Amino acid sequence: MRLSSLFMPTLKENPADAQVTSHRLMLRAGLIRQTSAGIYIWLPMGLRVLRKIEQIVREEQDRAGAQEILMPTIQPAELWQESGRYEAYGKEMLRITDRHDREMLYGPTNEEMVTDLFRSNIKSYKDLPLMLYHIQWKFRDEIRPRFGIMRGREFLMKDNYSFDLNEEAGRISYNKMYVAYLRTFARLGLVAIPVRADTGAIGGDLSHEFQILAETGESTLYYDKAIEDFDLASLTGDIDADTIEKLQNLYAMEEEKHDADNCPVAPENLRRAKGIEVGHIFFFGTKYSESMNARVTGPDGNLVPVEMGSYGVGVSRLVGALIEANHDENGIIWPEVVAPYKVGLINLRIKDEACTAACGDIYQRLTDKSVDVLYDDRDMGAGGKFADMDLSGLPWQLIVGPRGLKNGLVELKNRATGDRQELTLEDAINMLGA
Ligand code: 5CA
Repeated sequence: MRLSSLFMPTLKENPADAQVTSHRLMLRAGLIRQTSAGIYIWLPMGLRVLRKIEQIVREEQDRAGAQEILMPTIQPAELWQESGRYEAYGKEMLRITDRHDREMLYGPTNEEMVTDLFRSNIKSYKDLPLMLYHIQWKFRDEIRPRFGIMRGREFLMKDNYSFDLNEEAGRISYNKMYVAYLRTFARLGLVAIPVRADTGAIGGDLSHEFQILAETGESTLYYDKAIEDFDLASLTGDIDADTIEKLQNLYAMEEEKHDADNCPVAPENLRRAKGIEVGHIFFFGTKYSESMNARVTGPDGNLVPVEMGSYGVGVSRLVGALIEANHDENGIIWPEVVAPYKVGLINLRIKDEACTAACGDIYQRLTDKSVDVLYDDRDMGAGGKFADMDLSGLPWQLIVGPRGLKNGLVELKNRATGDRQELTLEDAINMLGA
């Protein structure tokens, strides 16, 4: 992509209404624009990141044996009246009336709809276990939308729902998701602390929140440092139930519930940090299957309500959370796996024929190797180009200027470390294309 034609409206000044770093940087780097409180347009640079995160989340869901579907955003009120949540959800639910005066709603979550899908199609334990997920926009009319897309009203969520014959099998599904979450966040380069949580509006008796560590997090956590040290590699291959249980039993608690006098962790191993909730998983047994009559025949021929869990990841919130965890005073520092482009190619002198020919060549050859390159081909000063490239956070900057080029050299800068090296054009292409 050529920067001269990319729709990337950047801002020089910090927007006054943005309180946290990620919100400021997302506006300044031209990732999003607000249309109403808590509702945003995703611009090209933001959307590319959102899609990459979504894909990593999807791959780990698929790996855990879940199947992707796509349920609608608009739901009929009847399903929620059946479960009893239509009234209980209160003002957070956006209610809509269609032209036939039917009550509809913009889904804040999908337990009811997926339970309805299940009961109309699955009758026997032989079709279990089953995990269905989708990645779909949700609406919650938050009283105080804030921090940009981190607490929006419209937001993208991955929600998965598990169906099992009995509690024991249900807990196996829960643990599969628990591991899938650890893998997902590790792939994103984030340290995620699983914290035992209340089940709130979703209901149930077993729940974990996944909090990633960031100074601007909304909650304060106390946790055993062994969680950070935990070696994810031990979770590859088959899932070992004992390992998961050991990990789930390590101490992690929100500040409000942390009791310093009775804390089981030795002071030298106890960590205190701020966290951002990026995922939440629940095992709630038969809460919805009883009220909505979702039953299967067991091996003994008896009808039993199916055991369920639900598992959410805040996909759009993760964009903000990743920025909170990866930035400096000059802008965003994207981990390579989610970066909108891997390389920012900076042409320092567009009017210099040799520079422009070299950049054209590099751009073509890297593109041929399937490397995503953003080519700054604008006719403007170097200072502005460097500032914009630092702000956008692309992992590698390849800088081409007339002086170096005379000796066949270009400069490669690593955005995260600031390290610079001079190398030949060939070496640069080989390195970035590897
Ligand atoms: N049905 C369950 C799990 S599928 C559920 O809705 N869980 S939740 O309410 O905890 O939401 C799941 C995740 O969505 C949260 O962990 C959070 O990362 C994200 N999320 C929730 N509310 C918002 C919001 N207003 N803005 C952005 N992300 C949100």
